[in-house]
Amino acid sequence: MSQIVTLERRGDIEIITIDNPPVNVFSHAVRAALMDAFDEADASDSRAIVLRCAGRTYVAGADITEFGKPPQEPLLPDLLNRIENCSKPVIAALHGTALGGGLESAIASHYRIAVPDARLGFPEVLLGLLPGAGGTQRVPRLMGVEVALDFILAGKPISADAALASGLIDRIAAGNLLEAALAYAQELADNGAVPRCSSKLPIDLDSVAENFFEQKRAAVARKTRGVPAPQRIIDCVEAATKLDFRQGSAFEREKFVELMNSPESAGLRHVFFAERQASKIEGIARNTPLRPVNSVGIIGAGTMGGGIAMNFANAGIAVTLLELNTEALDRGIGICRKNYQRSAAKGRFTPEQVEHFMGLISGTTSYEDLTDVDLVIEAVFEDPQIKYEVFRKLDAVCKPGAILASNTSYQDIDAIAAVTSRAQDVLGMHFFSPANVMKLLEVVRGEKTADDVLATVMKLAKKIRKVAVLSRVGYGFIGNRMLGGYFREAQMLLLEGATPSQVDGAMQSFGMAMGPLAVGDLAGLDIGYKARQALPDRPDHPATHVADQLVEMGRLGQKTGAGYYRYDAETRKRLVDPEVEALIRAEAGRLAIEPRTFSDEEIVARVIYPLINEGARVLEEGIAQRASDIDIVYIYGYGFPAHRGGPMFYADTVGAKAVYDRICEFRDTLRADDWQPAPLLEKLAADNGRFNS
Ligand code: T1G
Repeated sequence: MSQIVTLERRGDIEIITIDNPPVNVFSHAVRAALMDAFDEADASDSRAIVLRCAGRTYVAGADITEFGKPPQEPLLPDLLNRIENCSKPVIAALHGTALGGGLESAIASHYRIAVPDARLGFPEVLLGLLPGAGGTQRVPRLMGVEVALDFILAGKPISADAALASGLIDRIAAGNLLEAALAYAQELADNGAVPRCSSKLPIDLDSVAENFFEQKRAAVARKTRGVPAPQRIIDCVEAATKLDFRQGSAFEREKFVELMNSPESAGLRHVFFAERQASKIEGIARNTPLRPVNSVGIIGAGTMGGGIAMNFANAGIAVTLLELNTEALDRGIGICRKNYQRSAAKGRFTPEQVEHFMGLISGTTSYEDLTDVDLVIEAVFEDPQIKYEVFRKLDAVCKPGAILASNTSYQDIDAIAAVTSRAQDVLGMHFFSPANVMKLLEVVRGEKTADDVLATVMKLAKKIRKVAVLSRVGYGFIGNRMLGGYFREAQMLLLEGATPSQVDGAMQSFGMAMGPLAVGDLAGLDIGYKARQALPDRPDHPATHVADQLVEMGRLGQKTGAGYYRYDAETRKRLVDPEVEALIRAEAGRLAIEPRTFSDEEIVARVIYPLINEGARVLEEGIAQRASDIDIVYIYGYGFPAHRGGPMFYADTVGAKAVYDRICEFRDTLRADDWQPAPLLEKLAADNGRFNS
């Protein structure tokens, strides 16, 4: 027997243990060894079999790294059918997170016992897949059709208690799981219990409402545009109500393979691994000793400072907010309370939790109160001189070893570090607004930032439920730097004849959470305007003319009720404004730009390809460690559709040469200065290479 699967006899009971760290996935080796183990255990004179896992969790699913490669026997559905067809009761003992194919193996077993804090779920839909090892056929028989369908569509794990209540498991183990499972198996054997096969349970159709599946399809379609998996899950569960288990399983297998080969699932699986890869820093060992972070100071209690404070309070870390005066401080703490109350009103927190979190947030106007904090995050106005002054004070009062971070969205971290005596303790922690909501955190590495500081902050990011991506110092780091061309082309398309709603509509159909012009209105057109005015010798670019005129008319966006669109005062609904379209046409006339029509495809290319081109430069310059990091920045920081994998993965899907050729076409027909192809893109095009190798 291989070490990843062991077979041990305890009295009447066979124990089959999977030991495939870190999360016991059903790799090919595990599947093959399990098939042998069950053949041996089934043939012995034992009276029951306990299936369990060593390590931190029961099987967390199929091995996603095997997807997209030629399937290797035994396939998981065949293995699970073998388990279910054992001649004696099989008891699955669950701990940690029994997910996907792991949970399917428990359901193919005959009985199930779990520890109280076990979590059970089907995350397949989050990968653009469906439970492809009998889950869509067995679970409706076990939980009921409607409960099962919602459970699989949600992709979220449930607790052991909820699983017990819904019939997904039979017992919750008190004390040691293995001992409890052995006792349960012995009890079943002594009571003459027989294999109880979920696949043979009848489907309860009476509880299925009239046209339940059509209603579910319509409800799901609204929320999951662009991703086929939810509809296929509904098809499979409906098949379970119409076909026998064998036919239903064949239908499920066909749909699973269809999804596994879909570009959407390929994109989502890329994001799964890219997110985990992003937390790794080339050249820094994963076991680098970390500095403790049990208390945090935040300089500036504005919208960002307040939002940042909430992340730490939510993670149980005490936060001291510092402001210039008590009035600003009270306002800032008031922002936190208001945000919590808004979440509580939506049922996300209880009033007690709100008080607990608020109890972790204190305020001060004195730097002396930050003497002992482990980490300080500066979140003051984006003025370098003000930041330098803050860091000089922090350098003077903070204890040795305290980490000093700036939330700046583009300033030079090395210049900030240089005003302190401890450049090794300084880095950037760039949160995205609203800081208590957006998951992305750009961690900016200064020339002198110490390895343990970086390792500490990357780990801390996970604790405050952020997805951290490492960036080197450079204007706009990764995300904001790439945004320039994205907005420039969206604005140029207006002058060339497209309307704001057409540009935004095309981008939303592509999958962006919000179109670029609507984003401009949301953020405030005055932000870009002020930044442009502040630049000493800003070259005039026609792309900004319309936005400049809108700002000068007082149309700053949502906050003034009008920007590119008009906003209904009551509903804040976005409305097309003929006045803006007339203004655009007038400016285009002044610029002698002949209007023309655009296809959605051309709008997408014009707006997305600058992201890819600048992303190539960010890679060439070593600002980002890897292309997949850039993908994560755009998915978690800018609403790029995860099922397209991020801008660099999308470029690989389109093909580097196709992207390069189109950029050359835009260079030759539009504005050459704006469309110079990045050398890395040119190279990949020539070598038929990929950003994400
Ligand atoms: N396949 C391959 N590798 C996996 C994996 C998986 N399913 N799950 C985790 N890993 C790797 C991960 O990349 C990382 O690697 C390490 O394990 C630790 O993971 C047929 C089709 C279980 C909650 O979607 O949700 O079953 O970076 O950092 O934060 O119907 O991993 O160390 O090299 O995330 O403690 C369905 C996905 C698959 C579960 C643990 N299952 N995994 O979280 O650790 S499809 C999933 C998770 C399927 C069947 C269908 C989490 C976790 P490295 P980690 P964690």
